[in-house]
Order: sequence, then C-alpha cells, then structure tokens
Amino acid sequence: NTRFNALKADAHWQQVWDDAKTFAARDDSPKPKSYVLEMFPYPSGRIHMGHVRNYTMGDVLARYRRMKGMEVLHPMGWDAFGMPAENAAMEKGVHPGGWTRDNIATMKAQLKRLGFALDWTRELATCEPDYYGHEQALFLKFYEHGLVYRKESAVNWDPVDMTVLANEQVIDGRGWRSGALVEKRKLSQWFLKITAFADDLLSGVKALEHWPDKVRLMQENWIGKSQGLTFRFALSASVGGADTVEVFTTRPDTIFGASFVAVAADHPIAQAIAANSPEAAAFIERCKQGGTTAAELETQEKLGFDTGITANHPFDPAWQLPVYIANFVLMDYGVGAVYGVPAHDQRDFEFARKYGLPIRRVVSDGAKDAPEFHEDEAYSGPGTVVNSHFLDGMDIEDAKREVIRRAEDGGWGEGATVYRLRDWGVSRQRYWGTPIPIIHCPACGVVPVPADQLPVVLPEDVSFATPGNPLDKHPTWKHVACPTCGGEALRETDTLDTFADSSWYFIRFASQPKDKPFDKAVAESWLPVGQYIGGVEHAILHLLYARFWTRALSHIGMIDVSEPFTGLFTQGMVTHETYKSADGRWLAPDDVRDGIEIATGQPITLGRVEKMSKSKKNTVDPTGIVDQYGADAVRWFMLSDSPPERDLPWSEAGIEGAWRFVQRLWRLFEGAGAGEGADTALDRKLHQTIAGVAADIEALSFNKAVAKIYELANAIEKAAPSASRDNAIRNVMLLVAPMVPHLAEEAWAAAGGTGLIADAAWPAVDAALLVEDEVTIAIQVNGKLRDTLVLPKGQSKEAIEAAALASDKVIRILEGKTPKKVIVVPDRLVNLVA
Ligand code: ANZ
Ligand code: ZN
Repeated sequence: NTRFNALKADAHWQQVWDDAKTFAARDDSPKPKSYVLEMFPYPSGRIHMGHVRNYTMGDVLARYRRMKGMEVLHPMGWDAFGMPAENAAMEKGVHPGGWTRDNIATMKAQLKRLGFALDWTRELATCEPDYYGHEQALFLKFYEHGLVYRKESAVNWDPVDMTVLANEQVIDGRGWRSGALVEKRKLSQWFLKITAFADDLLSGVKALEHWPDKVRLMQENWIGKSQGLTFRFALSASVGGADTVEVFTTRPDTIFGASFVAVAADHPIAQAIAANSPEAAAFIERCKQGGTTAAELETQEKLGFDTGITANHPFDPAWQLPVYIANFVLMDYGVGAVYGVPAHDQRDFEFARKYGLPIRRVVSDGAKDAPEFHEDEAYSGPGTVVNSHFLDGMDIEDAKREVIRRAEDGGWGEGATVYRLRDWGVSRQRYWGTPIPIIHCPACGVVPVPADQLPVVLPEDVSFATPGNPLDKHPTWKHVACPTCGGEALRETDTLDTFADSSWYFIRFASQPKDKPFDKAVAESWLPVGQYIGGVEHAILHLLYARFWTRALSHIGMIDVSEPFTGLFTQGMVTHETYKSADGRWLAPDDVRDGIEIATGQPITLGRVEKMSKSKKNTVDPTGIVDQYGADAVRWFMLSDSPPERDLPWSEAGIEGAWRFVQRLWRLFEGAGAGEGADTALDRKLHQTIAGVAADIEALSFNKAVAKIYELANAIEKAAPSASRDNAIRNVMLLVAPMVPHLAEEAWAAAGGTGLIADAAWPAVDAALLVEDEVTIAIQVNGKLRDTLVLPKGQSKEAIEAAALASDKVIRILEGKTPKKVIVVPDRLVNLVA
C-alpha cells in the first residue's frame, strides 16, 4: 500500500489540464450545451473559504455534466471595480489598478491550486478597457433607445471631506472618515429605466421555478407592485397659489384613520411657507441632514413642523387635519406628500406620539377593534375595516377599491398601479469604475461619445492626496473637443455603479469578440445560465439588475434571451468558532491551542460559531489548508458535512476526516485485482449508487451524494474478491471524479484508464439492477403471521400459493387439512383460512 501524495498529484494534474486546455468550452461543439456559473469574486486580496465552497459546488456540477456528454461553459473572472481599491489607495498610497491586479494574480493562483475545471481562456476583469469599453457601448445603446436619462437626485455629501459618500460610508448619519454630519445634496445623475420593466421583471420572477422561493419573494417585494391612490385635500388657506395638496397612498382603506397631512421639506408648499417663516426655513435646513438610504430614513427620529394650515378630510369637510412639513417624507417618491395614519403605519405612529396627534384604529386584526389604539407599534397587517362609516366590515382590499371608486367618481383622485421599484441611479462620483461615456458641451448639451472614440479609458495618473473625485481633479482628462461642434467641452467625470459591470459579465463570458460586446448567435447558444450559484446577499440587487440588463438588451434586439439565470442556488456560509482572549480581544484560530492563548498563556473564552470574517478573526486561509491536506480533501470537506444551502462549520476534525477518506479511497483503488465471478448484491449496490449520486448532483445535494459514496465504499471493502468488486472499484473512480478530481486522475492513470478521467463518460446505469429482485412475503394462517418467504419478485399467484403450502411451519399448523380459502397479494402476503 502506498500513500496518496496529494501535493504531487495536484500539481501534476493541474498542469496536465492546463496544457491540454481540458476545460476550454467550444462554441462550435455539436454536444448539448450547459452553462454553469458561480458569482465572480471581487478581488479583495485573497480567496476565502466561502469562495472555496461556492466554486467547489459549481465545479462538481460542471465536471459531472462534462462526463454526461455536455459541452460545459464554466468560466471565471473578476468583478474588479469598486471602492475597496480606492480605500487602499487612500490608506496605503497604492494605485487602485495595481492593487486590484495584484490581488487578481494572487487569487487566481489560489483558485488554480484547488483544481477547478474552469475555462481560463475566457477570463475577464471588469476593470480592463476591453471589458468596460463594451459596457460603455451598451450604455450608449440604452441611451439611444431611451432607457437612460439624467435627473437631479440626492446624494450623501460629506461637508468636511467635500466628497460624495456611498450609502455604506454613512454610519449613523455621519461620514465614515470625517465623522461629520452628512448632508443631502442634489446632483444631476444618470438613471437606467428599470421601472419600464417592472411588471415584466415581476411576472418573470414568478415563473422561475428553479430559483429558491425566498429569493423570488425578495425580488417580488423589492419590485413591490401595489394599487395606489393619488388624491387632493382641500386646504384651509391657499399656499403659494395652491389651494389643494396632492398626496399619494397605498392604503386608501385607512382614510378614516388619518390624523395629519405631511409634505416633504422640498415640496413647493414647504418652500412657500419657508419664504415667510424663518422657523420653517430653519426646519427645512435641518431636514437636509442625515443619510439618504431607506434604512437611515427608517431609523431617523421623525421630525415635523406644524405649518398652521389644515386640510379637509375628503369624506367630511368639517374634519380638519393639520398640515406638517416632515423629514420622513421624500420629495422623489409618490408626489412628495402623504396623509398619516398612526395606528397603521410605524413612521406615522412615531410621529403622532411625538406631536400628540390622535391614534385611531381603523383596521381590526380580529382580536382588537376598539377605536382607541394602545399598542406599542402600528398594526400593518391584514384585517377588517372598523370605525370607518361606509367602509365598516369590509376586508381592507375591498375597502381600497371602494375608496378609489369614490375618489374617481367624485373627481378628486385617481387610482393607479404603483411599484416600489425606483429607477436605477448609476452615477458614482468615484475614480475606480467605468467612465460614463458622455461629453457635456456648453453649446450642444449632452453628447454621447462617438462609437469610434470608445473606450473612454480611465487615466492612470490620478491623485488621492486630496478629497473628491480624482477624475474631476485631473488636470487634462476631462477636457475634450465636442464631437458635434468641435468646441471646448467636458467629459462626464462620474463613473458607473459597479453593479453595471456584473449585470452582463455572463454574456461576455459566453462570447467575447474584440469589436463588440458579444456575438448574438454565440451568446444565445450558451445562454441562459442553467445553474447560477452564489451568496444570498446578492438575492436582490445583483440579480435584479442582471435580469433588467438582459431584458433591456433583448428589448433593443441585441439578444433573444429574457431571463439570464434559469437555475439559481444560494449556498450557506462557512462558519467557525470564535475565540476571545482573557482581556476581550478576538483571537485567530492559530493564536489558540487547547483553550489557551499561545502568546500569553492565558485561558481563552469560546465564542459563538459565526460566519468566517476578518473582524472576528475566525477565518481559516484556504491556501494553508490546501498545502497541508491537498485540494481534494478540502473539496471533499466542502461537500460532505452539511446540506449545501446550510451553514458549514469549519473544523480541524472535519478536514482531517476528509483527508482520511481520500487516503481510504486510494487504498480501495489500489486493491482492485483480477477477481473472478459475479457478486450480484454488489452490482446492484453499485448501480443504485451511480443513479443516486447522479440524481443528487443534479439536485445539488452534494452531501447526499457523498453519503452514498461512503456506503458503496463500505460495501466494496466488505465484499470478497470478484469481477464485480473490481468493476465497482473502477466505477467509484468515475463517481468521485467530479469531487476529488486529482485523486481520480491519479487512480485512473494507475489503473490504465484511457485518456483523462475528466473526459471519461459517466458510468451507465443498468436499470434492471436498480430494482430489488427479491421480495419477502408474509405467510399468515387465519390472519396470524406464521412464516416469511423470500421469493423472486413478480411470481404468479399460483407459484406463491404453492410455495406457502410447502412451508414446514404451515404444514405443521394445517395438520394435513386443505385450507378453505387462500388469499394471495402478489409480492406481499398469503393468508390461508383454515
Ligand atoms: C396612508 C397610509 C396608511 C400609508 C397606512 C401607509 C400605511 P410603499 O407601500 O412602500 O410604496 N408615502 C407616500 N409617499 C411618500 C413619500 N414621498 N415619502 C414617504 N412616505 C410616503 O409606501 C406607500 C406609503 O408610503 C403610502 O401609503 C404613504 O403612506 C407613504 F396605514 O398612506 B400611506
Ligand atoms: Zn458642441
């Protein structure tokens, strides 16, 4: 017996696959095509265990499908633009490009070390002009077709650093570096018209049956289709020439629960009041503080300014509602004004508590329908309308329709289908992104960069020494001649949201000509991605944007695909114990041995098992582990211990167990000999395992496939030498080839297999061996179990009866008498009535 030398085998076979371009997908292949894709990584520095788990799953499926005779596209690339590169530039003084490309080199080597069956000939990085230049072309196509427009919109402005902040850089309303209170600023920004596809994106996601239900639901909620009503309240006094205020609601059923009307700080009514009231003006200034995210707005203290004006309730003009200016009402949503129903909306509830406004219940959840509301939070669930005159007793949905009908009949409001989804603001005031290919000319206005001037390349010589967008500060880059009039003009210095880069990379993987983003026919021959695998953290935005981008391309006739990913799987996280030192510092696994902090000799406290993260120091670097145990043991462990959708707790014991099993398989492979004769039970076990493992891999139930392979290995180890046993061993090589490919190649070569096992065919299943061919039949006399017989399956009633009557036990009980009646249930039981 020899030991499997994993490190040597890994290096050898990885070289062989590389040299032979084994996993390069052929566009012109006659085989059926399959596209397996894992979400491409952001090159942050090093590969982490989460990547390893994600890519191992995809790899097993890709290798399996190749063995099933498919032409598989399994590519890899880099989502290479983004803020961490700029942060590194500011903190370490390195260039974002250099930092990113170094990380790519490191991470690529790490991935190669794991032996993934990736088509590296199609590798792409979104930060290179040969990728983002095509993205600029697509942006301009969208522009041409009216799917791109420019609009004023609020950004987070850091008044100390004098820079625009991304939402994640605003922490508790303050800039992450300066600590200054963030202000809302209006800037002219580019938008993609995702709302034009709202209904289509919604009906599309409902039909994606190979997506997790929870992801579908998240997308549905994000799109948020609902029936709304826009209507006008008459005002007690006219303001700035208006004597009504228009509001938007999705809950017209709650109209009798209204206790105030509120307008946004930049609403014309608020502006008109501020013109004559310094207090109102000061309040409006105050509203400009704080971040722009929905989460920020949700948690911010709700503040209002009573304008002194009132609004008449539409169903009772004598009922006067105070009109406020409020910080939680947004100008760019609905019509920038609302009516508040404290009992049934949490924001309104907090507002009413603060300003002593009535809280009137108008929806009963069954248990409670008293008019006064004493709960601690608003009730926004379903129910029956109460305390609401003609709406009383109606279900809320019927009540909505009724109020809309009356508003339309009375001519004071209009119902409409509305979506929560907003257009996609893609302008980012940063350097490390795709330059928006637009030129602003004082004479001609907005001028798209002509196609023959693409790509608009990012300048390399930029400075991060002072705050602000380096593109804007660059001495020459933005100064260009207008393509239309030739006059002096300026380039757009905003770059595209990096979600744009990941919205079409899977198309570029499928087809990457030099002169255009993709070739229609070639891309269509691969798309849609049949199986997409990634983290649930991308369940909403990335998937929605990619679905939109694909639809937009299809809308303008560039590709005939609507849904980019027909199968989606979201894998669980890799977790690890956490450790804390005696004085409360997080400790890395390497800092701890047997409950003691190595450096100090102090006992540590064991924390919870949590997702591996740098902040908790509970990460394990995959490369160190691969160097110790070999790629196959790591791959096997990633697949074996937990269902793929669940968390996988990393443990030393787990990886060691995987390593031992790899060695055990090696000994098993070595133990094949020149056995003779058949072992039908083992044949049957083998074929059941082949079929079972195939079904499990197709269903991505890798841990179940692994369990079946363990069982088969046990059965082979127990079996006596036979031709069946040798055959089973050879087949195990094929069964494990997608999971532990280096071991499988090594064993295959040693056993004299032809070619690479990666190219071998998945073993065929003999259907006859899948069924158990013997059955156990119960023999009863007068309903009492007296004996059991093992008979070949499918015997005739007569044969079963004869066998039962021949049973020694039955003969003894019947004492020579002929039974009065014989009941036979084939393959199951015989009852003799004596
Ligand atoms: C009355 C009401 C009663 C509301 C109730 C909700 C619950 P979704 O469903 O997320 O689209 N709203 C409308 N325009 C707004 C704006 N510009 N800024 C802030 N809030 C605004 O939200 C629609 C609801 O958000 C609307 O329905 C409105 O409050 C509020 F029990 O009207 B509702
Ligand atoms: Zn011009």
